[in-house]
Amino acid sequence: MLLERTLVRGLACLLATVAAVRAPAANAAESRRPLNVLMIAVDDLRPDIGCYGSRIAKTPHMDRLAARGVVFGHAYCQQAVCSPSRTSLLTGQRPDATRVFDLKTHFRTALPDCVTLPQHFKAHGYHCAALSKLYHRGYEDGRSWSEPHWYPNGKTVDTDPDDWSQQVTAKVGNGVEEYATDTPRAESGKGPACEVSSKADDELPDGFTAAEAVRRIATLAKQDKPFFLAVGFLKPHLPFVAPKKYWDLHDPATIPGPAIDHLPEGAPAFAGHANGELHQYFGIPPGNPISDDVARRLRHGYHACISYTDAQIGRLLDALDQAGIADRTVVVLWGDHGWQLGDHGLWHKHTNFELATRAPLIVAAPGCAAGQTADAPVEFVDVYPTLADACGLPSAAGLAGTSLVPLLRDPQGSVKPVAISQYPRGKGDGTDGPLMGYSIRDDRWRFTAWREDGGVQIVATELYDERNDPAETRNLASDPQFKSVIDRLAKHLPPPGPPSPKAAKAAKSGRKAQPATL
Ligand SMILES: [Ca+2]
Repeated sequence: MLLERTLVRGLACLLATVAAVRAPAANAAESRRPLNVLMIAVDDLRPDIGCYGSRIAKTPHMDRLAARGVVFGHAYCQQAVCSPSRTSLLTGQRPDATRVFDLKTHFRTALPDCVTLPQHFKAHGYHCAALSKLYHRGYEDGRSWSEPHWYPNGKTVDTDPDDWSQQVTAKVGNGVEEYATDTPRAESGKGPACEVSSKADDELPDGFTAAEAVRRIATLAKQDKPFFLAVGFLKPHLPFVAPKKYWDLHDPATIPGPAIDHLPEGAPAFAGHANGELHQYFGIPPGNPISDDVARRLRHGYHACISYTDAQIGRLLDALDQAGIADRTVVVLWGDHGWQLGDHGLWHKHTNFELATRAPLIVAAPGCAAGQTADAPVEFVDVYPTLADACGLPSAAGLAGTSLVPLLRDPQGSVKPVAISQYPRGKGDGTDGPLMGYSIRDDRWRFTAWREDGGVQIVATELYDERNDPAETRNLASDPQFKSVIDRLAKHLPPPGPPSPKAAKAAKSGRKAQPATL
């Protein structure tokens, strides 16, 4: 894999050099123009991408983007589930500050006057627009954008200017559906976990979104103000629906299974979960573990969907080239968290393990390094100050993150000692209440402390040596020889804050909170 990764990097550097030679020299007026931003958010994408060293990924377009920018090899989301992670990235605040730990809380409940990342750009003269999923669906934020939030179902969503909690929906055109019309449904209302679609790219939501984004880029490029265009892609989130040609790119027999199919030795049971999200889909047999046949099909579908999304990303990059603005547009691509494909016996996200918290982050910025990988730990809260810094905007006040522009110039550097993720859990064995697991990752170790939610008592700890045990097979926290490692990393634990809404509600009612399975 090392050789392959080296070859990929080498090719990326070569392509970047060719691109730089071919790029026309910018004249003085052009160089003074503000940079545009194209943000590409990919739902549930773990770094199974060629530029991250994957042997089986078919991702030529994300690899093409990597050749133009910096791949952050150790970027971590702040909580491995959609809304908390996206909210954290787009507000520049950790979940402990946004108070968004679930899929049913708007960040303006706790932070009514928060200036979001796109809102900051809007305040500095940018035209800001959102296509498809950026915030979690149903928790949009009208103040963030210059126009209503567009979705591939043919509708837009805005929020009442006087009341952020009131959504204003409008029908603006025809939309597209994901499944075939006669798809069977589970009791949850969800269809099959996998579908080999007979539809063309643009007859599915992500292709439809890419077509809209291509049109927007062509229009925005002609405006006299810079733009911040955010484009969300829904795949590879479940269900794995992609046109047949993307399934045909992958041979399921060559897609490897997990290195470990059960929880790490010595890990607390509540570090895992019961695969609740997957079990909501039609055709997934109840109970665990997931059978080998189903698992093989799911892994095939996940990679097919990555390739489908990758093709849509390529259309956006082509649109920048065709509009002649690639050399004055910062492109940032992120997956909102990692994904477990049966690893540890787990599917989807919702944990503090490496595979759930580590996600792709690629930034291509004019004048910065190209075709290189930054391996120091970074966090999604760093995206907000990075983009503001890269575009010459003043920094917003009170952000939790750090600008990564120094790493865009010198990818071998480091801007922070650790990345911190967190995940709430219900009542654990032997505890008196809901827990908050804080997971601290440096350049070698992952230390997780499960603490009383809103309290100080630590009820369980985990320590994994990511250098020598990257599959996280053994929890080393009880081994005395690693006490100094734990002591050093534990200093990064955040101070106790108020309990999460779920913990507060459980304490008030006296009922046990249930583990999160969303
Ligand atoms: Ca997600």
